[in-house]
Amino acid sequence: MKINLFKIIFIHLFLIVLQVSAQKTDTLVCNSACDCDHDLTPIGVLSGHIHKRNEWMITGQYMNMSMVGIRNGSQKLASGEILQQYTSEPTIMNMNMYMLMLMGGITDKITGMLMLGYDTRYMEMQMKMGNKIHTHGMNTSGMSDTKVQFMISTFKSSEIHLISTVGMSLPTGSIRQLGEAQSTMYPKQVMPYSMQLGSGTYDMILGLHCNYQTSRLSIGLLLNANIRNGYNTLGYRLGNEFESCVWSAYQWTEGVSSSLRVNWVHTTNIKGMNILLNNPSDITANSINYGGTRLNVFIGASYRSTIVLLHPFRIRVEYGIPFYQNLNGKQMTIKNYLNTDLSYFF
Ligand SMILES: [Cu+2]
Repeated sequence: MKINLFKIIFIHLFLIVLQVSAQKTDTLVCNSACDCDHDLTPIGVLSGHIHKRNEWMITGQYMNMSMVGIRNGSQKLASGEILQQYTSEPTIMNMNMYMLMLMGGITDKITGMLMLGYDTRYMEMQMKMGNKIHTHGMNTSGMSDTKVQFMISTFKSSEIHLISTVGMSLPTGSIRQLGEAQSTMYPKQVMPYSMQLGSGTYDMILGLHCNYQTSRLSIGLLLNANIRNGYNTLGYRLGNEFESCVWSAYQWTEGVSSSLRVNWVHTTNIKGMNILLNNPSDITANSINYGGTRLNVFIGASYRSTIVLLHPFRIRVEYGIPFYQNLNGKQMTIKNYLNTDLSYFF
């Protein structure tokens, strides 16, 4: 029920925005206050700006997420507690996401974006082996899902800019990553959901971003949804992701700004189950232990080169921690996030 309500709200909002955009087309006059030069959007807000026709941007982005310990719902469990019921307990997990983004103005109002990614994932577990505890590590790496998005400038005044996003996530990331031959947990077998690199489905991306900008201050509100379509070839569908985020940024001097961002991320549970995965001793192999709600806070900084020769470069960094996590079943707890990127404008 909850999922359907979210879907309906998002689709309605999107349709309203499209209607507004049809009526307001002739008032869309570009003004310099919203140009890319003054864009103060933090890293985590991907669809917060557009480009003028034939204006391009290429970005290399690195995102890290580290997880430690287990939570049951919102309750933190002590180390070793899971081992009292199961033969294995995940202890740490580390995800690295490397992305290459190409963004360009198709018209002055519509910007296209292509995002390619490469992920590495590492999970460490403790296993009961007789009276001994054995530490077990698992690795996966490879291409992640590819995203194609269009950002549409829906309304623009001297201070307010509304951008709607519509896009697709293509299943280029593998969902059949296998454990190493000598692995005690998954020898040459398909690894759990959280170790896989893609969704295996063609997913729909919808977003709405509203930005208020004065000469030094920028405030933004973002609604974003990633809606999964159908089931993948292994018989399951990852949860839909809904995000709402509010951020503000302040430009201290020409090219230097800092930001604060709070986001609420809600992921619905996995539907169906992986037909190749059956390991009752591992909580990450059970689809009921996926999805939930997190509230995160991020601080960020951005530097845009004002030296003439280096002008079109921008470097940003963002660090975040969750301050509320309420998860379905038993899951690993996120410890922190680190995002950084380098952009070149041409
Ligand atoms: Cu851009």
